[in-house]
Amino acid sequence: MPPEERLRAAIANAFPRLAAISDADAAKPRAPGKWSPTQVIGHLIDSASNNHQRFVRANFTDDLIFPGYDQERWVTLGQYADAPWESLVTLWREFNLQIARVMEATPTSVRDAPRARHNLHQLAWRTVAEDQPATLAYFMSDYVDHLEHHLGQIL
Ligand code: NI
Repeated sequence: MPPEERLRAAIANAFPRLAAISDADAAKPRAPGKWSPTQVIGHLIDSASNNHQRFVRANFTDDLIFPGYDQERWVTLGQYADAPWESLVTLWREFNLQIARVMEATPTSVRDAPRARHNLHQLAWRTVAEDQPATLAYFMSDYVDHLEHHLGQIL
């Protein structure tokens, strides 16, 4: 299944279940020292904002080399622990629907072109060795895998 279809299916499946979680439950850490659901969704919003840029830019360049982000510092700076749950879940959904549009608009030739220069050994959730070519198709699919992994921590 193309990544935009997997992404839309994940959103359609998760959104009503996320919306059913109360503000109080969403703000509770899942275990001592673990992110609360608000922080997990916050992390997925940070992932969406970084990867939206990457997927758009990858349409216009030959490599897959992008800045990383320090996930813990982004989650803290974003004040997700205290943010309203409904607002976060809505932003998460809408941002990912836009990412699905970008995926859909990316030509197959661009998705599947092998790219010798990449830093998916640093950025990807399931990494690609630096000396192996990587594709944007792989990176998009890896993005959805990462999203599903974190939804599984909440749902
Ligand atoms: Ni993550």
